[in-house]
Amino acid sequence: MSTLRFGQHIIKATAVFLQTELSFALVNRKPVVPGHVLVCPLRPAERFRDLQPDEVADLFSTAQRVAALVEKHFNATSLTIAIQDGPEAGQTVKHVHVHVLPRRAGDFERNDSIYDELQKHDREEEDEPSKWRTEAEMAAEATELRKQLNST
Ligand code: AMW
Repeated sequence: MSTLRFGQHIIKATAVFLQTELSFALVNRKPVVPGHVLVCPLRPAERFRDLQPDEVADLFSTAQRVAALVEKHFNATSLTIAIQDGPEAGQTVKHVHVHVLPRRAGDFERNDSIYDELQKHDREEEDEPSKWRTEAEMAAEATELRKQLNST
């Protein structure tokens, strides 16, 4: 089975639901909200400033497509789209990635708490394998998203 690199992680094709010329999108092993997915450049560049213009263009047009997909698929009404660019901004995986998070009314008591959650959900002391979703669960979600993409 083919795999893709996401920083130090090897991502199985079953967790990837979209691949373009320069980018890919994968489901999250520890989503902050339902439908929290990641969009990355295929080249494992560490920081946003390291991307070439064609990679930025492909990354953001892919993020736009993925954002529309997950908002609809997870019955959300808004989106939080974020890049934690560098360790002081909360980046743990040294490979640029855009977080796409479907939002709904009342999902957080304080709306911007999502940024606190994003910053801390995968910090080393909180990120135990027992808290990750199973490969089967992730593969099932990716299959659904792939189906949805193929039907539009
Ligand atoms: W960062 O804190 O670097 O902005 O975000 C890393 C994100 O990648 C987190 O949401 C984390 O849950 C997710 N993640 C890390 N490793 C994997 C993996 N192997 N498969 C899927 N998602 C992952």
